[in-house]
Amino acid sequence: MAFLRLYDYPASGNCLKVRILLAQLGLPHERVTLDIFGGDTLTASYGEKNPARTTPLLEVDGDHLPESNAILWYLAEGTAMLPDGPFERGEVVRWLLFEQAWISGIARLRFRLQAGFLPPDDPSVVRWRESARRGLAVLEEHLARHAFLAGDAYSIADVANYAYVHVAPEAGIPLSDFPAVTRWLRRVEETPGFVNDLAHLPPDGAQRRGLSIYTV
Ligand SMILES: N[C@@H](CCC(=O)N[C@@H](CS)C(=O)NCC(=O)O)C(=O)O
Repeated sequence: MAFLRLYDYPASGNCLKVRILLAQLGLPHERVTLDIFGGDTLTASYGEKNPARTTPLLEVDGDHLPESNAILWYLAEGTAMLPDGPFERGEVVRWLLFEQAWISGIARLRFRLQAGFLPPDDPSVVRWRESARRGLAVLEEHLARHAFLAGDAYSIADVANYAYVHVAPEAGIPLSDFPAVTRWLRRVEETPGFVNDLAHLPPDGAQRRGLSIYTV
């Protein structure tokens, strides 16, 4: 069993994905909590571990793996959270890519609104919200016909998308227009060992923008 250390930011949905999977797989690990508004990702030593300076970052026996969905894939290999069949694995990749392309727009919005980077009526907020709604509409169509995203069984595809879909209201996108998505969120939350300890972003984050990789 490899030694695992998670570099984690409590208010990050990308980090929440990894915390959910570690809990559901019952994997022992160490956790290092970073403050991304305190300059913790901008240090030289963090840059050596992860040149992109993002969280989450998983240390595995001294090697470092960034990118939340890559971490999910690594941890889930050989477990029921990653199917065996080539088609089903293709479906998992599809939904992991979909999450980064469409659902991470909710992350961008939530981050900038909650941490005070942009006012709610900023034109880019309006544009990102429209794009996130298009992503949610795709999920709605799929989940009206399927219990889970890939191969109709719970997998890392669901974990990855859950992390930001469930906070869509925090980005100003009510989920009342997406009833199948809402039922799926509850199904995910009912899976054994599920945890959700996502924290709020600091409302004054924008005042410390020079201490994070995010400037706008
Ligand atoms: N595509 C990356 C995005 C990671 C990312 O943007 N992480 C943010 C928190 S959600 C972060 O750590 N930012 C560091 C900083 O602002 O200094 C992933 O899925 O892991």
